Amino acid sequence: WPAPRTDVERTFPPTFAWGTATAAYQIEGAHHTGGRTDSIWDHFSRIPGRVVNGDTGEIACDHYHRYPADVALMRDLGVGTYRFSTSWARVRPDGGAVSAAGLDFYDRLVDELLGAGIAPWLTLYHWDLPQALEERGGWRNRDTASLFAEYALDVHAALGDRVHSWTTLNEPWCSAFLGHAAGEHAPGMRQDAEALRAMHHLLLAHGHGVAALRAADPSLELGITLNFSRFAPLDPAREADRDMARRFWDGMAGCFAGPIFAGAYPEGFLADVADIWPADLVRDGDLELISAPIDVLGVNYYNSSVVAAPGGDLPDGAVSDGMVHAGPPGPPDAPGAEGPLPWIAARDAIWIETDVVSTEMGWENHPGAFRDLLVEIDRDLTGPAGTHLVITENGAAYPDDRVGSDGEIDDADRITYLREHIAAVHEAIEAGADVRGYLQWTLLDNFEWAHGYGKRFGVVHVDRETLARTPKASARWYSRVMSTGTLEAVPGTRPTDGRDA
Ligand code: GBH
Repeated sequence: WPAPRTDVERTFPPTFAWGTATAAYQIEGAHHTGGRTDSIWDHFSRIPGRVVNGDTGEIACDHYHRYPADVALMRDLGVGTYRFSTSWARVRPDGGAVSAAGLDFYDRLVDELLGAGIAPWLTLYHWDLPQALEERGGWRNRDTASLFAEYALDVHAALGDRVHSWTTLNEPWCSAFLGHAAGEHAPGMRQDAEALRAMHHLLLAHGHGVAALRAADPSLELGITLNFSRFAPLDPAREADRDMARRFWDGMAGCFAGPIFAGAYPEGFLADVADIWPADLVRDGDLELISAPIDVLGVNYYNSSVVAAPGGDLPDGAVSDGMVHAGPPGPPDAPGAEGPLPWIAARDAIWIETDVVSTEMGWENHPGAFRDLLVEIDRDLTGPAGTHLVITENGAAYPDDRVGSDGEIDDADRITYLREHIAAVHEAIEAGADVRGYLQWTLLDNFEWAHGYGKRFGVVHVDRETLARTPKASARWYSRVMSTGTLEAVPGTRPTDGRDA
């Protein structure tokens, strides 16, 4: 993937939306305040061994109490659009009756944002199902999809007069497969067929949610956010490697984008998972509901990978097997941390570790792949459907251990990551992709799911003792990009992404 050039100045269209993103469970805290009850993440993070260091989101960044200061900080940084999520367990504790106190928090947050001139971008589900619904089968239960639409209407009744952009789900791949096949996310199951049930019911929830919100107000901007990686075959001339890359794509993106944009699961995906596909899963009318037109596809992008099928010519020392492929289905409580990743559509895959610089998560950094991916999504999925793209997450975790002379955290690696990926977005736009915004992940160092607080994605440092917020160098840098709509040229910088795939 030839890297995007960062040695030329790039100016974005004046209407391009700039901002940042967060999620409820990762920042709010106040887990039992105002009637909120447990979500699956409260429950999961209390099970010993599931989250690094035993961390939970009970306090998180205490954003629930500190939101006025956080909004003021965003205003000072020049954030134009703020993506946040609402907590289902705050709005409907126990998944049942709506809580006025729960909605009131979001009501005040939205007013605070609008008062600061920041456009709210609302995500209804960022992984925090009420635990009470999990006890009734969670996403394995088809009923959860219709309950989602009821919850969506509650939030809309409270905020629909002020919030224009609505996202149904964040990264349903993670909810379905990290949650039910890898056991790495709540609810922590390792049963491949159950992951497929969760996948379909999440899609159904999206469909019901879109139908309900459209009927409530046809002028809303509606969409879903999916996570994407680009997968390159190690040897593009070898059919088995190309097929493996296709399996990865279908197992992460195609199994969601197919139903949404083409009204069908990809044929290859159905064949890959045929032996575990639950026969009664898809009912008449499901795919019509799921494929109703949407206005915007949110793209979350972090990394890309090179993959191969067994039996080929593998580069010396570049192979990491055993990282990928789902093993036999385990019991619901099997620990997932050391387990195989949930690529149930890509069994026996071989993952090639390239020598490209990784982030602290161990994710390979390929900004050129991001550009190519956006062009392909626009060309093959969203363009023909008349849907535009917004980057709803992009960012990186790096250790914040370098403090400059002025006491500021000098997160130069994060600045480089953001610069190269924003340049990639610009190159995709130049190539014709309809990308209308970029929301950086994330504002604050926060609860990074199974990794706890150890992995820091924020442009603002959060002290874990005092919860004090301190902008890092990257916040000041990104603030300039947002306020000028321009990425300055950095003369002499060379692409960091060597692989041409
Ligand atoms: C997002 O998920 C979440 O929406 C957000 O809440 C989270 O804090 C943020 O990213 C940072 O993690 O198979 O090893 O190559 C990220 C989802 C999906 C990104 C899987 C990396 C491939 C990892 N991830 N993906 S690997």
